[in-house]
Amino acid sequence: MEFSGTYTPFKREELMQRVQMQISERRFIHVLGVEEAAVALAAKYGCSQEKASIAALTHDYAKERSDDEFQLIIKKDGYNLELLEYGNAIWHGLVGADIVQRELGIEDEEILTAIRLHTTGAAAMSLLDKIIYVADYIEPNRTFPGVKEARELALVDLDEAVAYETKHTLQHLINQEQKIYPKTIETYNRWVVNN
Ligand code: DGI
Ligand code: FE
Ligand code: FE
Repeated sequence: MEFSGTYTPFKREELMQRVQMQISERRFIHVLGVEEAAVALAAKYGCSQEKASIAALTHDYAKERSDDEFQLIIKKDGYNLELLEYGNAIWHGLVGADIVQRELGIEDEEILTAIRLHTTGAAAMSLLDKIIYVADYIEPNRTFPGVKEARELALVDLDEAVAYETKHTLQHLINQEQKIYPKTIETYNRWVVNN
């Protein structure tokens, strides 16, 4: 895919390289898998494939930043300080979008929102938000039990795939006695209960 220059100053190859420099090889392979899945979903559901590609390539850009860096941004940039009670799992998307904006010069709010919401989802999600949320879950390198069902649903009904992912992620978090971020519950109430 050739970028138009509208959403990022970088060509795809250069953006890929900048992402690759920030994360492990294993995670970079995941990112390329998310891009492949996201572009395919964008083609299927009529979303901008360029936006899907850029959001996918950058969605985990900040995942390997230190807790210190996230905590500093949360305190300095006026985030609700309750966010400090969570960890990298929640910070890397929500706060990571700010790092992507700053370091990669991406200003498009639809792309930044898709990055922000990619872990938790939200009650209100755009087509691009859903595509990145689902592509992250079904990308070809994922192997967990249930991924086959999630892939099949994504081909038939994107909202059903959002619901499936949300339900299974929440079940997993509860089994592990992890702290649930309120937005994750809002996503569950909107897409699993009220679908
Ligand atoms: O970054 P990835 O591993 O590709 O995937 P992700 O960003 O979707 O998820 C990162 C982790 O976040 C995953 O292990 C599930 C977890 N997670 C999702 N919602 C919540 C959460 N963790 C907590 N503690 N609370 C949540 O509400
Ligand atoms: Fe992530
Ligand atoms: Fe990811």
